Amino acid sequence: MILHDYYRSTSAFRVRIALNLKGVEYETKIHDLDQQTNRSEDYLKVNAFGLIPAIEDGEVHIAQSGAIIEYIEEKFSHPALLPSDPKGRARVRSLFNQVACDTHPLTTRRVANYLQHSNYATENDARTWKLAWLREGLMGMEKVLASDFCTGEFCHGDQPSLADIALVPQVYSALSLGLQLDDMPNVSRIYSACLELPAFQKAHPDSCVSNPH
Ligand SMILES: N[C@@H](CCC(=O)N[C@@H](CS)C(=O)NCC(=O)O)C(=O)O
Repeated sequence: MILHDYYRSTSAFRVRIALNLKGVEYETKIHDLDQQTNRSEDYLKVNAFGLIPAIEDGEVHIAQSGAIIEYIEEKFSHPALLPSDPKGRARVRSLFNQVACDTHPLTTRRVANYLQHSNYATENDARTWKLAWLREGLMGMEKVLASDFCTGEFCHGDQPSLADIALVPQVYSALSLGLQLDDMPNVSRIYSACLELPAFQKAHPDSCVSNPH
């Protein structure tokens, strides 16, 4: 399996965690988003949208971290990244989508670049914009995690799931921008618990070969 990857991609971070949790061996092809190599003709044949991540598994090309992770989940059943009951699966997918669909897209470099290049915002305005959406998204996660007895050591029970796979990269990105998590005890606790696990550590941007440090 080949992962089209970049250390600064929050969505690729999710896929790296899933592959590591499943113990799947994979190759990486690095696309430097600053150099826009993700817009090369060759990569557009893999993912017509030019976004990272995508995977190639033989003839199969898949874009979108959620679809990629569900593919990995179906292909490699152990350890399960989704609960065994429909209600639990719906809760975990809902938490994943809170981050992947309703928080992350508002904070991407495409959005910030557009705001800045169109003179709608300065660099500082764009940072303020990102922090506002990150805070709103993660506060929402905090409320759900705090109020539901399904929350355990991790977002759902005591095993990492798709929900943690979405949460950790988003928290990492928020902390990198300077967001304070003092009023998000569940988010902070689960973030720390995940980072104790080798699968999350190995997927971390600091461990990526593409990271110049
Ligand atoms: N919903 C997509 C998001 C993909 C995405 O926005 N990727 C970003 C990096 S995290 C990207 O490739 N940005 C490059 C660009 O906008 O040119 C997913 O979950 O895979």
